[in-house]
Amino acid sequence: NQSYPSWLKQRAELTPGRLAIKTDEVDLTFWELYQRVQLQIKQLVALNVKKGEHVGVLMKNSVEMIESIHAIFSIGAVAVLLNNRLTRKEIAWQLSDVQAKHLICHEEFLFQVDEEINVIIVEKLHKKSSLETDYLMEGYKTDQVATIMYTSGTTGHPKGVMQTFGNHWSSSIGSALNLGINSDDRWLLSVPLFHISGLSILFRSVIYGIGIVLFERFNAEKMNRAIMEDGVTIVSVVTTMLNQMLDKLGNEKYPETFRCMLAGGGPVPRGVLEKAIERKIPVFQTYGMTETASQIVTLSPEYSIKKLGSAGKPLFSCQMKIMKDGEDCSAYQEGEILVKGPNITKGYWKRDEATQKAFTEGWFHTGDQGYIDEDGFLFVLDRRSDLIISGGENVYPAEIENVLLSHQAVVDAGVIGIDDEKWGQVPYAFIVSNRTISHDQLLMYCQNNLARYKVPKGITFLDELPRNASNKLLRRKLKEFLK
Ligand code: S0N
Ligand code: AMP
Ligand code: MG
Ligand code: MG
Ligand code: MG
Repeated sequence: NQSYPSWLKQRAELTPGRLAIKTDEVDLTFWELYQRVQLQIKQLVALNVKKGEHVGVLMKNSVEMIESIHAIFSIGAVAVLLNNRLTRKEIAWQLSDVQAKHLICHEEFLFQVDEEINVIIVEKLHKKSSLETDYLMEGYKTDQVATIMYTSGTTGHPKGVMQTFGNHWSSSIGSALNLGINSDDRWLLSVPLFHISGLSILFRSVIYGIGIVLFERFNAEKMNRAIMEDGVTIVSVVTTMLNQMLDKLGNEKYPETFRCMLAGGGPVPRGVLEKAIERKIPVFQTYGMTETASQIVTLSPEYSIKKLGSAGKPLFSCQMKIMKDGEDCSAYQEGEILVKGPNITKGYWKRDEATQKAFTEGWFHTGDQGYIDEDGFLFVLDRRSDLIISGGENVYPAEIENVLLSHQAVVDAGVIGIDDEKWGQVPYAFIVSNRTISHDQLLMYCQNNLARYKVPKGITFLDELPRNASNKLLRRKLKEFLK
């Protein structure tokens, strides 16, 4: 169990004058960021945040969010990153499941939480500290949990993924060994910091000593402009973002210094990749997930055209294989993707059974289907009926079905993903009801219980749902009732 010095402190001492964060309002060097985090630590300590405690973070992308995350690490507490698109009910459930002692939030997300939880509104933190001396920042241990992020599962119950400092370190180094690091790299961060797509950029920034160009929210035109004018060299995107950026780009070209559009978080259709390549935009598909602390398989620069459509090969310290019915698959044979590496989670918070089930001899079962070609390149297949990915957000049919079934008028429910031009896929529901109820009433009910992106885009009423002999819902058959 190796130890590291605080990454922020080390970075601030090594290259204090380099740009750490650039937003519309401020440019901060690593030294300035360090000073601000020092202040925030003293405030959190005064509010009783202690080593080992779980601290919910319910914020939007901002300098304060980055400061809060570093401050939590420096106290030796654990940051539980909460998706701010979720409903209060969903967030309250996660806070309770993770046994959070504190919640740091932006005022706009404030809600009545359990009275045992100490709520800290970031806008109300004092901007001054009485303490003159620096707080001695805690170092990190390889297997120490740094962050917890909730992901749902096929059963519809969210699970907290524990990500250690060792996981984040390995992920950052693995990415650098593939993409390389230039000291003047700037990574545009507009994906949410509450997802690993965004949070991993924070780690790469302090570990590599490179700047983040930080966006509070996605804006295709502004992102294109940042690439042209603000020295951005790398951007992380999901498909809908890439599509919108290509549309807005018109006939303009990105500068030669722009080196990587890292595209992942869900399927990246070939057509979109081809469109990018035609425009001479270096786009690298990547495959990764919350459990692998971001990328685990990424297409490398030299193969970005030759192997277009592939998610690439494993990062340096990682491995992958395809298995079907307990056997390793040969080239081109489809099966489940299994991965191994130091960036993979040590498990789900308080879910020992789920953790055990997820691993076989150190190999993590991703639940995704794919194949590896004769040259060792991974192709992820769109074969899952239990996971819908809408604009990079995961939507599990079972979660929506559970909500629908909890309504008095609903006796049976089935949810599938349907293609959507903007979001890739969106959820669509089929229900059997025992009394008259309107679409709108049911959708309203969903809206009160589910994040917007999980609310079905439509509902079809059926007399019964297709089930097999053992009563298992046949989601694929539901598609036939669409027309
Ligand atoms: C696509 C985004 C940016 C869209 O958000 P936008 O444009 O800001 O919308 P809003 O103005 O907030 O809302 C407008 C209406 O749109 C609805 N809406 C918003 N998002 C969605 C959605 N995803 N699906 C469906 N509807 C959506 C709103 O509800 C609103 O509707 P109304 O008006 O009805 O209220 C945003 O969704 C976004 O940021 N998506 C990306 C999320 C993400 O990062 N996912 C990746 C998660 N996976 C991982 O982190 C692992 C993979 C990974 O690490 C990775 C991924 C990508 C690149 C690199 C990596 C890596 O490995 O490093
Ligand atoms: P998350 O749980 O939000 O971390 O999402 C991870 C999931 O996104 C993976 O298990 C895949 O189902 C999907 N995904 C990630 N990258 C890709 C990719 N390159 N192609 C297809 N699906 C992907
Ligand atoms: Mg947004
Ligand atoms: Mg996802
Ligand atoms: Mg019912």
